[in-house]
Amino acid sequence: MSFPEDFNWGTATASYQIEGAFADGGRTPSIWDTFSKTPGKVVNADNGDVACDHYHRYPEDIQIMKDLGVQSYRFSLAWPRIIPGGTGAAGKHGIDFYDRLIDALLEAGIQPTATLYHWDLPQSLQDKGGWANRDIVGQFADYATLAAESFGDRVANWITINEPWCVTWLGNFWGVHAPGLKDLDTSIAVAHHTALAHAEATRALRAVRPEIRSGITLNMTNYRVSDESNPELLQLRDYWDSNINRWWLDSQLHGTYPENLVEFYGDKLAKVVKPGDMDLVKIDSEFLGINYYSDSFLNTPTEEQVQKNEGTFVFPINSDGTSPAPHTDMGWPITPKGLEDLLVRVHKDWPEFIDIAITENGVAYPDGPDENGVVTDDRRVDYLLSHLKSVDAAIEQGVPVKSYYYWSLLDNFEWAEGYAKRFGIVYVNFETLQRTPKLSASVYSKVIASNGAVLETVKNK
Ligand code: IFM
Repeated sequence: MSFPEDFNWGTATASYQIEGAFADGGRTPSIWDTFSKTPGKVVNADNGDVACDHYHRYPEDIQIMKDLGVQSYRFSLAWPRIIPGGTGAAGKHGIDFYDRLIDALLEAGIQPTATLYHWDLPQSLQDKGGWANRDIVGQFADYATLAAESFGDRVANWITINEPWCVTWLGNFWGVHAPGLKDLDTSIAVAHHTALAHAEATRALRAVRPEIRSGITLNMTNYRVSDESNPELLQLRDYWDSNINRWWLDSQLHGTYPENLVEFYGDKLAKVVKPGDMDLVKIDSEFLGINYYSDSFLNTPTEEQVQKNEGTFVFPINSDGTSPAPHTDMGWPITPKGLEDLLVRVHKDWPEFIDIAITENGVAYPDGPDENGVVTDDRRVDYLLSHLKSVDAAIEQGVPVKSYYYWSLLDNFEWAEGYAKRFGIVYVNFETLQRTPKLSASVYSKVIASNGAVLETVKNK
């Protein structure tokens, strides 16, 4: 196996998905509190009020990671805890909570990796337009400054924004995530402001602590088409590739947005890009975070699908003909080779990144404890091992992958799916909040202990 000796093995979570304690210590509502309490938005009307109660049970969760030998833990800071008013004064209790968490991680020998924004925007900022209001760029930079001042002495690795594509499109165009808006002008403004905010937050982090290592985390995918000789489909693939893969990469590295989107968005984009902005979005980073779950499959959209989007916007379809079975509990196809292909492509197209972190990779399956209390999640084990073999194959080809964080440490609040989808290597009983490490946790532990050497054999042990 080609994992370098200092390869970093981790697990990941996010604040709203696990913390609970929604009103403790002066935390104010985020857009996800509002959205999840709006009837019809989340499966079973679930919300993050309690979640995994990690806010109170973090010592137990850290002990679980320590027992597994996890070297690094990626978590996110809740903006509404750190700055309850959205802007202005720091929330003392929020800062104290993350101080305790970070100190306990270090004490356990686990490196903290902090994400500034994993979707829990203070509702008070959304009330002023949220990510569509340009003021957010400065407000986010101020939040980054406070975070670096508070924790930068102990946290070396920082992620600015998690999956800005989801923030932009799921939250503001399809309305299936908070804040639940469905508006193309708004989405385009969000796409630009998140790119700007990443760059400005990076500068803010560095201004406080030049030694900080930071980057953005993007959800990336390969688009496969059902017919390589269909020019319309190839154009559609380019469009989607630009929309999800290139927008936040070309902008930070080259100070440009993909031409096909600039043309497609036209005046809507021109309206929000101010003179000098394309110089501002350009920023170097210490690493790139990639979240990979599956490949995407494009088919020619039906007339009805085009109509639904007023003929101006099309979307990817898992085509029956091309999407490989099996699918996960989320309905996503399982495509481990895609991770290798994606990594090789990223290294070829954006060679500037000499440190690539897989900041999320994981799978949802419903397996729970059997009569002996054991969770035998074989399918997750297969997913984990096959994707790690893909990472290994990419490293073998010279791709500088330095870290891997399994998503997720715990079963948690899976956004619009509520608690119905379980991504954890640790089972959480949401009645009792009891944690039970699954088979996948023990397999991952062996992989970590051997630095990947047992990938081929661990299943037989
Ligand atoms: O749970 C999410 C996470 O918050 C962001 N990336 C994808 C995961 C699974 O859907």
